[in-house]
Amino acid sequence: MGKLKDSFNDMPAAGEVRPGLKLEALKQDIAYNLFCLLGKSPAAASSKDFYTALAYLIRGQLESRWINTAGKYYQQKGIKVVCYLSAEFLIGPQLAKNLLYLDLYEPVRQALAGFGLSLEELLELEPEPGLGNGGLGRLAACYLDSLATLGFPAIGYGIRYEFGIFEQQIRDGWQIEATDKWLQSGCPWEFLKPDVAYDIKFGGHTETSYDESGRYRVLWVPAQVVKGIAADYPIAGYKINSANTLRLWKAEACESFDFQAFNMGDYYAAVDQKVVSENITKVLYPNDEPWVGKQLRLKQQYFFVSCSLQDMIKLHLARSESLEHFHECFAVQLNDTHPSIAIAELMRLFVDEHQLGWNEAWQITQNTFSYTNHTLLPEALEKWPLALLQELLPRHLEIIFELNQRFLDHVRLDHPEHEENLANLSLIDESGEKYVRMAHLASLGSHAINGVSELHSELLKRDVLKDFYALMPDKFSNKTNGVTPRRFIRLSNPKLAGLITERIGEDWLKDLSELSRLEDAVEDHGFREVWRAVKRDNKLRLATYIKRHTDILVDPDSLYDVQVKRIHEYKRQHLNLLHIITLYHIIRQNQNADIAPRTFIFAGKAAPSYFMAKLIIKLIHAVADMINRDIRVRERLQVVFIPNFNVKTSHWIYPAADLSEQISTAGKEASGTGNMKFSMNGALTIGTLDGANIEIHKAVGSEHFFLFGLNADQVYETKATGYDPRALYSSNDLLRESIDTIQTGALSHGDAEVFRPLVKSLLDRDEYLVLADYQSYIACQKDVSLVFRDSDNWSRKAILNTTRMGRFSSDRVVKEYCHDIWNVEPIRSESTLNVMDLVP
Ligand code: 26Q
Repeated sequence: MGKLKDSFNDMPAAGEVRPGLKLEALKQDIAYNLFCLLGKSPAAASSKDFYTALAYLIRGQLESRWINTAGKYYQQKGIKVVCYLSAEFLIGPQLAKNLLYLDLYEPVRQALAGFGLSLEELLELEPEPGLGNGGLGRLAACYLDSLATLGFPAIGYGIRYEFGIFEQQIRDGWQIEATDKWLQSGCPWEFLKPDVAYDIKFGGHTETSYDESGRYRVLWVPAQVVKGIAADYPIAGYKINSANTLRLWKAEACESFDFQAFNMGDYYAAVDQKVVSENITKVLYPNDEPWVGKQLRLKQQYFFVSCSLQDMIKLHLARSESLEHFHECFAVQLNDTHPSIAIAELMRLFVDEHQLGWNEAWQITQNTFSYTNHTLLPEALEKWPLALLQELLPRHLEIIFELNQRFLDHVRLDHPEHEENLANLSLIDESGEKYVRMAHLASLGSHAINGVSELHSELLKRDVLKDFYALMPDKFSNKTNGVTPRRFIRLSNPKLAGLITERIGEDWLKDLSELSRLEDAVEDHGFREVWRAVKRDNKLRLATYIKRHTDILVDPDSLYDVQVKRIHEYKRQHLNLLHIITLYHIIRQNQNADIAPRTFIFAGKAAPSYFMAKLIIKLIHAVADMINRDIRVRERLQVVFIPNFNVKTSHWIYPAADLSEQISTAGKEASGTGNMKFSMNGALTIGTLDGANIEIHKAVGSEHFFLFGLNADQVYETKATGYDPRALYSSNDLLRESIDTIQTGALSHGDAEVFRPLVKSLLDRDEYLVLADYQSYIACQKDVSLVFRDSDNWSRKAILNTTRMGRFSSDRVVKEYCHDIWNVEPIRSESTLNVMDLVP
């Protein structure tokens, strides 16, 4: 890779043409990498080899920005760094993004053409690091993108899972899980740093003593020690000369520990130890909510949290800062409660390992942390059994007890009016088996707590954390989620991005509120026509993708009605299905019914252990089978399930949608972020007043949004006053007919058993009020069909959806976090380091 020198030497500022990366130089660099890294000549190299050679070339380009930035941020005193702690980072494919951000997309395309290759084909070969389940992990990635683009010093800390979220295959309509081998051919974006390593203890017991100065000391004697080593990924900002770091931790056996056993002749014990240690970062748990209390999951959480905090302390001391200033140098964000054991761990590091006094350590800890909640579902709240904590983290349990004691004493003494809430405030749930409530630990140990949409933040104060809110109202705020327009418009929808830029220039990519300047264009007939052409093109592109992956040919002139997200009862994919079955019946009864031709598109994974979610996937396929085979309706309706929804597949889907389904039971979806991605790409939403839908509805205007269903208060009322789904079933003919189609086995070759659990849950309880919202949904969908008939009017609404979505950029929300919670300032990096200057 010595050849890369040419490129570095001529590195200009962002946005300028890079003289060092002239076409010929690029081609030579690619050939050089093929030869040096892969031992291949261009003639012998496969497309995958070209991908690798190119990725390493681009990685080299990133590296200089990165070293430059790291030098500045992490070594310079007085610069405050954001540390985003998250068990998941769903960063998506990296090559196209990095080419765009380095301004190299076009030159590289041309260079590859010189080898007779298409860049798009190479991009398809890139495996994506699926290190997350869905919304929460993707949000973390969007925030890293915005932090880097806005020039805020930040490190993302997480786990380098060897196997990310499973690959979803469909067999006979059922979901099958296959392991995700994203590291099989190595990852060019990864820098493994075996020298950045920390020891992580587990189990054992604690011993107390007094040291020579008479100070009470606790010593944790572990039963197991595991080593965490850093795997770093550069996070470039968009056209800015700096790059931040995503640092993921990989577990390895601790050598000294191995050798102990080995030297005693116990070779097999040493081998076991190695396997047990490395298992910690082997695989991502594929459940989003509800929560599962697996021991290995707690080990993962503590492992990455302890590595990260030790890393911060090392950086801090290396900057010759004293620990009393820790909170002035680091703002640590907890992405949900998954990393919340960090509160006890930082206390342990301060008190036990760095000899700070308890009160001082606690002050610094509270000033360091802030906590984002992502769910209100009671079954999704993390709580760890005391017995498990005692076994794995005995010292942390002591610290939690001590914190709890002091907290409850403080309430009794200073807030006697809250005395009756002590059991609700306690860090320990003592109602049955005893648990530590991680949301309480996170709330107590943080100076700021936020929800992820206006409604969610309100419900947090009213419900899950109401006693904390009563006691410490100033800690609470709302930070409505956002998504990066660089990935979710520019990269995934280049034609739309081109159209926007042609009209208003390209500033919108760094300031999405600029999109409002496009609003005038809505009156321009020509613009609306081009807009439609772009959408048509994206729909055709998706049709091609669908044909390739499902063998179903869909009609690009039909209305694309899309629901893509994790499969959950609260997200109500089955409400969507009831509508489809209803339309089917209507058309069967009246061939001339006035229904705009529609293609219903679903995608999403079900947690492998979530039976009902898997059954919903089967039902989607059963409905698809029935409809797609029926010549009497297939000109009007089509249903497809796109397998293995992930960041990559999402790029084909969002830009092609006409209608975005955001139909969760009000009060259940914390925010949603897919809703934003659709709307930005000019889809209209059919949705409930839930999560960020409410704010999108307000932003785009009620005339341009299809609203239906009960609101959160009405949902609460309906349940409180005795809800009877069977009465609705009996009284509504269309509804009964649709449910009967499922329950009589018409969809399952006469087998009435398959879907019985689903039908039973709808008729007996209907926890998520599917039947309660059915009629309103059907009526609203009818309106959709009518509006879609007037394509020019539809495109007006679509355009206004895009132009009014400026607020939902992750740049906006990251600035809010920086200003309101983290108290950090951006740094401008004027020059790019020339690595060759480092050569003595
Ligand atoms: C917890 C314990 C054990 C195993 C797994 C988990 C786990 C993992 C992932 C629990 C939850 C998650 C993910 C939750 C999630 O993605 N929540 C979504 O967060 C988005 C970003 O704020 C919101 O937009 C969505 O509304 C919310 O559902």
